[in-house]
Amino acid sequence: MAKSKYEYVREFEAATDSRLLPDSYVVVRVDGQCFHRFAKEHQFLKPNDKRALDLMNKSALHVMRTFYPNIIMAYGQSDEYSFIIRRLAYFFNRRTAKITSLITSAFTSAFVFYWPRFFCSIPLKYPPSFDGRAVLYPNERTLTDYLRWRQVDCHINNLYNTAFYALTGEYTRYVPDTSNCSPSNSPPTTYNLFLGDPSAKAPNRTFYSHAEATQRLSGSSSADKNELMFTDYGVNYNDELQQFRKGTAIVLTPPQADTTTKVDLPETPAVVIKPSKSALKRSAKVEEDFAALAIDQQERFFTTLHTDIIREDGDFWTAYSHLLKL
Ligand SMILES: Nc1nc2c(ncn2[C@@H]2O[C@H](COP(=O)(O)OP(=O)(O)O)[C@@H](O)[C@H]2O)c(=O)[nH]1
Ligand SMILES: [Mg+2]
Repeated sequence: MAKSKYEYVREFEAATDSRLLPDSYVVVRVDGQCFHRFAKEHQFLKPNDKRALDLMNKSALHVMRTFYPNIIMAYGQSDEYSFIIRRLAYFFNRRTAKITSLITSAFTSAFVFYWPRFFCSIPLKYPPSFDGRAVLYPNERTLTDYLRWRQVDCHINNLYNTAFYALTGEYTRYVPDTSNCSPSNSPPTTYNLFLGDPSAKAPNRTFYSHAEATQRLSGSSSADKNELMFTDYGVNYNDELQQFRKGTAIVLTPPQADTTTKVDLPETPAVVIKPSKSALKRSAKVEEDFAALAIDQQERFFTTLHTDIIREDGDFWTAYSHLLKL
Protein backbone atom coordinates (compact mmCIF):
# COMPACT_ATOMS: atom_id res chain seq x y z
CA MET A 1 0.00 0.00 0.00
CA ALA A 2 1.29 3.45 -0.90
CA LYS A 3 2.45 5.50 2.03
CA SER A 4 0.62 8.73 2.71
CA LYS A 5 2.51 11.97 2.80
CA TYR A 6 1.80 12.15 6.51
CA GLU A 7 3.68 8.95 7.24
CA TYR A 8 6.82 10.87 8.23
CA VAL A 9 5.27 11.77 11.62
CA ARG A 10 5.96 8.18 12.71
CA GLU A 11 9.52 9.30 13.23
CA PHE A 12 8.37 11.43 16.15
CA GLU A 13 6.90 8.38 17.85
CA ALA A 14 10.05 6.37 17.26
CA ALA A 15 12.17 9.21 18.62
CA THR A 16 10.26 9.34 21.89
CA ASP A 17 9.69 5.60 22.43
CA SER A 18 12.14 4.91 25.26
CA ARG A 19 13.16 1.40 26.32
CA LEU A 20 13.96 0.09 29.75
CA LEU A 21 17.66 -0.55 30.25
CA PRO A 22 18.44 -4.23 29.61
CA ASP A 23 19.74 -6.49 32.35
CA SER A 24 18.27 -4.49 35.21
CA TYR A 25 15.25 -4.95 37.44
CA VAL A 26 12.20 -2.90 36.65
CA VAL A 27 9.61 -1.95 39.25
CA VAL A 28 6.28 -0.67 38.05
CA ARG A 29 4.42 0.91 40.94
CA VAL A 30 0.75 1.79 40.65
CA ASP A 31 -0.82 4.15 43.18
CA GLY A 32 -4.45 5.14 43.67
CA GLN A 33 -5.22 8.65 42.50
CA CYS A 34 -6.57 10.77 45.34
CA PHE A 35 -7.52 7.71 47.39
CA HIS A 36 -7.95 9.80 50.46
CA ARG A 37 -11.18 11.01 48.89
CA PHE A 38 -12.01 7.67 47.26
CA ALA A 39 -11.76 5.91 50.65
CA LYS A 40 -14.01 8.50 52.25
CA GLU A 41 -16.63 8.41 49.51
CA HIS A 42 -16.81 4.62 49.69
CA GLN A 43 -16.85 4.45 53.49
CA PHE A 44 -13.58 2.54 53.83
CA LEU A 45 -13.10 1.32 57.38
CA LYS A 46 -10.39 2.96 59.43
CA PRO A 47 -7.51 2.42 59.71
CA ASN A 48 -7.71 -0.60 57.36
CA ASP A 49 -10.48 -1.87 55.17
CA LYS A 50 -9.84 -5.55 54.51
CA ARG A 51 -12.24 -5.54 51.56
CA ALA A 52 -10.23 -2.81 49.85
CA LEU A 53 -6.90 -4.53 50.53
CA ASP A 54 -8.22 -7.89 49.32
CA LEU A 55 -9.49 -6.19 46.16
CA MET A 56 -6.03 -4.67 45.61
CA ASN A 57 -4.54 -8.17 46.00
CA LYS A 58 -7.01 -9.67 43.54
CA SER A 59 -6.18 -6.94 41.02
CA ALA A 60 -2.45 -7.55 41.48
CA LEU A 61 -2.96 -11.26 40.92
CA HIS A 62 -4.74 -10.43 37.68
CA VAL A 63 -1.73 -8.37 36.57
CA MET A 64 0.68 -11.19 37.44
CA ARG A 65 -1.39 -13.69 35.50
CA THR A 66 -1.71 -11.38 32.53
CA PHE A 67 2.03 -10.85 32.17
CA TYR A 68 3.18 -14.30 33.27
CA PRO A 69 6.06 -15.12 33.68
CA ASN A 70 7.58 -11.66 33.44
CA ILE A 71 6.55 -10.44 36.91
CA ILE A 72 8.37 -12.40 39.59
CA MET A 73 6.89 -10.69 42.60
CA ALA A 74 4.51 -7.95 43.68
CA TYR A 75 4.24 -6.07 46.94
CA GLY A 76 1.21 -4.05 47.97
CA GLN A 77 0.04 -1.90 50.87
CA SER A 78 -2.59 0.83 51.23
CA ASP A 79 -3.52 2.09 47.74
CA GLU A 80 -0.27 1.05 46.03
CA TYR A 81 1.20 -2.04 44.40
CA SER A 82 4.75 -2.61 43.12
CA PHE A 83 5.38 -5.14 40.38
CA ILE A 84 8.91 -6.53 40.06
CA ILE A 85 9.76 -7.47 36.51
CA ARG A 86 12.40 -10.13 35.81
CA ARG A 87 15.81 -8.68 35.13
CA LEU A 88 16.01 -10.49 31.81
CA ALA A 89 12.39 -10.02 30.73
CA TYR A 90 12.05 -8.99 27.12
CA PHE A 91 8.31 -8.57 26.77
CA PHE A 92 7.11 -5.72 24.54
CA ASN A 93 10.78 -5.14 23.68
CA ARG A 94 11.06 -3.49 27.11
CA ARG A 95 9.20 -0.46 25.84
CA THR A 96 8.67 1.79 28.87
CA ALA A 97 5.34 3.34 27.97
CA LYS A 98 3.84 0.08 26.72
CA ILE A 99 4.76 -1.88 29.86
CA THR A 100 3.86 0.85 32.37
CA SER A 101 0.56 1.72 30.77
CA LEU A 102 -0.50 -1.91 30.29
CA ILE A 103 0.24 -2.88 33.88
CA THR A 104 -1.54 0.21 35.18
CA SER A 105 -4.59 -0.27 33.02
CA ALA A 106 -4.80 -4.03 33.70
CA PHE A 107 -4.68 -3.27 37.42
CA THR A 108 -7.29 -0.52 37.22
CA SER A 109 -9.75 -2.49 35.13
CA ALA A 110 -9.41 -5.50 37.46
CA PHE A 111 -10.05 -3.21 40.44
CA VAL A 112 -13.31 -2.06 38.86
CA PHE A 113 -14.21 -5.51 37.53
CA TYR A 114 -13.83 -7.24 40.91
CA TRP A 115 -15.23 -4.36 43.00
CA PRO A 116 -18.73 -5.90 43.50
CA ARG A 117 -17.17 -9.17 44.64
CA PHE A 118 -15.57 -7.40 47.61
CA PHE A 119 -17.84 -4.45 48.31
CA CYS A 120 -21.15 -6.23 47.73
CA SER A 121 -23.93 -3.69 47.98
CA ILE A 122 -21.70 -0.60 48.10
CA PRO A 123 -21.71 0.67 44.51
CA LEU A 124 -18.80 2.48 42.93
CA LYS A 125 -19.63 6.17 42.98
CA TYR A 126 -17.15 7.07 40.27
CA PRO A 127 -14.39 5.32 38.28
CA PRO A 128 -11.13 5.19 40.26
CA SER A 129 -7.75 5.77 38.61
CA PHE A 130 -4.21 4.69 39.39
CA ASP A 131 -1.00 6.32 38.27
CA GLY A 132 1.92 4.16 37.19
CA ARG A 133 5.67 4.65 36.98
CA ALA A 134 8.59 2.43 36.03
CA VAL A 135 11.85 2.64 37.99
CA LEU A 136 15.04 0.72 37.23
CA TYR A 137 17.16 -0.96 39.89
CA PRO A 138 20.63 -2.06 38.83
CA ASN A 139 21.20 -4.94 41.27
CA GLU A 140 19.67 -7.17 43.94
CA ARG A 141 20.74 -4.89 46.77
CA THR A 142 18.91 -1.83 45.45
CA LEU A 143 15.88 -3.84 44.42
CA THR A 144 15.50 -5.57 47.79
CA ASP A 145 16.12 -2.28 49.60
CA TYR A 146 13.33 -0.78 47.51
CA LEU A 147 10.97 -3.49 48.81
CA ARG A 148 12.20 -2.95 52.37
CA TRP A 149 11.49 0.76 51.97
CA ARG A 150 7.88 0.06 50.99
CA GLN A 151 7.36 -2.35 53.91
CA VAL A 152 8.87 0.07 56.42
CA ASP A 153 6.49 2.70 55.03
CA CYS A 154 3.60 0.27 55.54
CA HIS A 155 4.64 -0.34 59.14
CA ILE A 156 5.14 3.32 60.04
CA ASN A 157 1.88 4.47 58.47
CA ASN A 158 -0.14 1.60 59.84
CA LEU A 159 1.10 2.00 63.39
CA TYR A 160 0.41 5.72 63.23
CA ASN A 161 -3.04 5.31 61.66
CA THR A 162 -4.08 2.62 64.14
CA ALA A 163 -3.10 4.81 67.10
CA PHE A 164 -4.66 7.87 65.47
CA TYR A 165 -8.06 6.26 64.88
CA ALA A 166 -8.03 4.71 68.35
CA LEU A 167 -7.63 8.22 69.74
CA THR A 168 -10.44 9.63 67.60
CA GLY A 169 -12.77 6.69 68.32
CA GLU A 170 -13.08 5.87 64.62
CA TYR A 171 -11.06 2.65 64.80
CA THR A 172 -13.04 -0.28 63.44
CA ARG A 173 -12.10 -3.88 63.90
CA TYR A 174 -12.72 -6.24 61.05
CA VAL A 175 -15.08 -9.14 61.49
CA PRO A 176 -15.32 -11.51 58.51
CA ASP A 177 -18.56 -11.40 56.61
CA THR A 178 -19.70 -14.96 56.04
CA SER A 179 -22.87 -14.00 54.23
CA ASN A 180 -23.08 -14.05 50.47
CA CYS A 181 -22.66 -10.94 48.42
CA SER A 182 -26.15 -10.25 47.11
CA PRO A 183 -27.18 -6.58 47.04
CA SER A 184 -30.25 -7.17 49.20
CA ASN A 185 -28.33 -9.09 51.83
CA SER A 186 -25.44 -7.16 53.24
CA PRO A 187 -25.20 -7.35 57.01
CA PRO A 188 -22.41 -5.34 58.61
CA THR A 189 -18.97 -6.77 58.00
CA THR A 190 -17.53 -4.91 60.95
CA TYR A 191 -18.39 -3.30 64.20
CA ASN A 192 -16.87 -0.34 65.91
CA LEU A 193 -14.75 -1.62 68.74
CA PHE A 194 -15.61 1.24 71.04
CA LEU A 195 -19.09 2.32 70.19
CA GLY A 196 -20.67 -0.90 68.98
CA ASP A 197 -19.06 -3.62 71.03
CA PRO A 198 -19.89 -3.50 74.73
CA SER A 199 -17.63 -6.48 75.48
CA ALA A 200 -14.53 -4.68 74.28
CA LYS A 201 -12.13 -3.74 77.04
CA ALA A 202 -11.37 -0.05 76.70
CA PRO A 203 -10.43 1.35 80.10
CA ASN A 204 -10.13 4.98 79.10
CA ARG A 205 -12.55 5.84 76.37
CA THR A 206 -11.72 9.48 75.91
CA PHE A 207 -11.88 10.39 72.26
CA TYR A 208 -10.17 13.33 70.61
CA SER A 209 -10.65 15.51 67.57
CA HIS A 210 -8.33 14.95 64.59
CA ALA A 211 -6.29 18.01 65.53
CA GLU A 212 -5.97 16.88 69.14
CA ALA A 213 -5.03 13.33 68.10
CA THR A 214 -2.37 14.70 65.74
CA GLN A 215 -1.04 16.80 68.56
CA ARG A 216 -0.96 13.86 70.99
CA LEU A 217 0.93 11.64 68.56
CA SER A 218 3.40 14.32 67.54
CA GLY A 219 6.93 13.23 68.49
CA SER A 220 5.76 9.90 69.97
CA SER A 221 7.92 6.79 69.51
CA SER A 222 6.65 3.38 68.33
CA ALA A 223 6.71 2.18 71.94
CA ASP A 224 4.64 5.21 73.04
CA LYS A 225 2.01 4.47 70.39
CA ASN A 226 1.83 0.79 71.30
CA GLU A 227 1.50 1.61 74.96
CA LEU A 228 -1.15 4.29 74.46
CA MET A 229 -3.29 2.05 72.25
CA PHE A 230 -3.09 -0.86 74.65
CA THR A 231 -3.47 0.90 77.97
CA ASP A 232 -6.10 3.48 77.11
CA TYR A 233 -8.00 1.79 74.31
CA GLY A 234 -7.48 -1.96 74.72
CA VAL A 235 -5.96 -2.29 71.25
CA ASN A 236 -3.03 -4.70 71.15
CA TYR A 237 -1.18 -3.76 67.98
CA ASN A 238 0.28 -7.27 67.79
CA ASP A 239 -3.24 -8.62 67.31
CA GLU A 240 -3.84 -6.54 64.19
CA LEU A 241 -3.91 -8.68 61.04
CA GLN A 242 -0.49 -9.43 59.54
CA GLN A 243 -2.00 -8.27 56.25
CA PHE A 244 -2.39 -4.80 57.74
CA ARG A 245 0.98 -4.70 59.47
CA LYS A 246 3.15 -6.25 56.78
CA GLY A 247 1.31 -5.58 53.53
CA THR A 248 1.04 -8.34 50.91
CA ALA A 249 3.70 -10.04 48.84
CA ILE A 250 2.69 -12.21 45.89
CA VAL A 251 5.39 -14.45 44.47
CA LEU A 252 5.72 -16.63 41.42
CA THR A 253 5.76 -20.28 42.41
CA PRO A 254 5.19 -22.66 39.50
CA PRO A 255 3.71 -25.90 40.83
CA GLN A 256 6.42 -28.55 40.99
CA ALA A 257 5.84 -32.03 39.62
CA ASP A 258 2.31 -31.13 38.72
CA THR A 259 0.75 -33.60 36.35
CA THR A 260 -2.12 -31.38 35.24
CA THR A 261 -0.03 -28.42 34.12
CA LYS A 262 2.97 -28.50 31.82
CA VAL A 263 4.17 -24.94 32.06
CA ASP A 264 7.82 -24.28 32.98
CA LEU A 265 9.62 -21.01 33.40
CA PRO A 266 11.76 -20.14 30.38
CA GLU A 267 15.43 -20.87 30.67
CA THR A 268 17.63 -17.91 31.43
CA PRO A 269 18.67 -16.56 28.03
CA ALA A 270 22.41 -16.62 27.40
CA VAL A 271 22.38 -13.17 25.83
CA VAL A 272 21.02 -10.56 28.15
CA ILE A 273 20.83 -7.54 25.86
CA LYS A 274 18.44 -9.24 23.49
CA PRO A 275 17.44 -12.90 23.73
CA SER A 276 18.05 -15.12 20.71
CA LYS A 277 15.19 -15.96 18.35
CA SER A 278 14.94 -19.46 19.77
CA ALA A 279 14.83 -18.13 23.35
CA LEU A 280 12.06 -15.72 22.35
CA LYS A 281 10.18 -18.58 20.72
CA ARG A 282 10.48 -20.67 23.87
CA SER A 283 9.20 -17.75 25.95
CA ALA A 284 6.25 -17.28 23.61
CA LYS A 285 5.41 -20.97 24.00
CA VAL A 286 5.52 -20.70 27.80
CA GLU A 287 3.17 -17.71 27.69
CA GLU A 288 0.84 -19.49 25.28
CA ASP A 289 0.66 -22.64 27.41
CA PHE A 290 -0.05 -20.58 30.48
CA ALA A 291 -2.75 -18.53 28.75
CA ALA A 292 -4.50 -21.76 27.78
CA LEU A 293 -5.03 -22.69 31.43
CA ALA A 294 -8.21 -21.86 33.33
CA ILE A 295 -7.97 -18.84 35.66
CA ASP A 296 -8.04 -20.91 38.84
CA GLN A 297 -5.22 -23.09 37.50
CA GLN A 298 -3.22 -19.99 36.63
CA GLU A 299 -3.72 -18.61 40.11
CA ARG A 300 -2.07 -21.70 41.54
CA PHE A 301 1.23 -20.41 40.15
CA PHE A 302 1.27 -17.61 42.71
CA THR A 303 1.59 -17.54 46.47
CA THR A 304 0.23 -14.73 48.61
CA LEU A 305 2.07 -13.92 51.84
CA HIS A 306 1.83 -11.40 54.67
CA THR A 307 5.29 -11.61 56.07
CA ASP A 308 8.51 -9.79 56.88
CA ILE A 309 10.50 -8.94 53.75
CA ILE A 310 12.95 -6.67 55.55
CA ARG A 311 15.23 -9.14 57.34
CA GLU A 312 17.97 -10.34 55.05
CA ASP A 313 18.22 -13.75 56.70
CA GLY A 314 14.45 -14.01 57.27
CA ASP A 315 12.24 -16.80 55.95
CA PHE A 316 11.07 -14.78 52.98
CA TRP A 317 14.44 -14.18 51.34
CA THR A 318 15.63 -17.66 52.27
CA ALA A 319 12.68 -19.13 50.39
CA TYR A 320 12.38 -16.72 47.48
CA SER A 321 15.72 -15.07 46.68
CA HIS A 322 16.01 -17.46 43.71
CA LEU A 323 13.27 -15.42 42.02
CA LEU A 324 15.76 -12.61 41.54
CA LYS A 325 17.94 -14.91 39.42
CA LEU A 326 15.22 -15.80 36.92
N1 LIG B 1 -9.88 4.35 55.57
C1 LIG B 1 -9.00 3.79 54.77
N2 LIG B 1 -8.30 4.58 53.91
C2 LIG B 1 -7.39 3.99 53.11
C3 LIG B 1 -7.14 2.61 53.12
N3 LIG B 1 -6.18 2.35 52.21
C4 LIG B 1 -5.82 3.54 51.67
N4 LIG B 1 -6.56 4.55 52.20
C5 LIG B 1 -6.49 5.98 51.87
O1 LIG B 1 -5.65 6.15 50.76
C6 LIG B 1 -4.61 7.06 51.05
C7 LIG B 1 -3.37 6.63 50.27
O2 LIG B 1 -2.31 7.49 50.46
P1 LIG B 1 -1.75 8.41 49.27
O3 LIG B 1 -1.56 7.60 48.03
O4 LIG B 1 -0.55 9.11 49.82
O5 LIG B 1 -2.93 9.46 49.13
P2 LIG B 1 -3.76 9.93 47.85
O6 LIG B 1 -2.87 10.90 47.12
O7 LIG B 1 -4.99 10.57 48.40
O8 LIG B 1 -4.05 8.71 47.03
C8 LIG B 1 -4.45 7.01 52.55
O9 LIG B 1 -3.92 8.20 53.08
C9 LIG B 1 -5.89 6.78 53.01
O10 LIG B 1 -6.57 8.02 53.09
C10 LIG B 1 -7.92 1.78 54.02
O11 LIG B 1 -7.80 0.56 54.10
N5 LIG B 1 -8.83 2.43 54.81
MG1 LIG C 1 -2.60 7.34 46.32
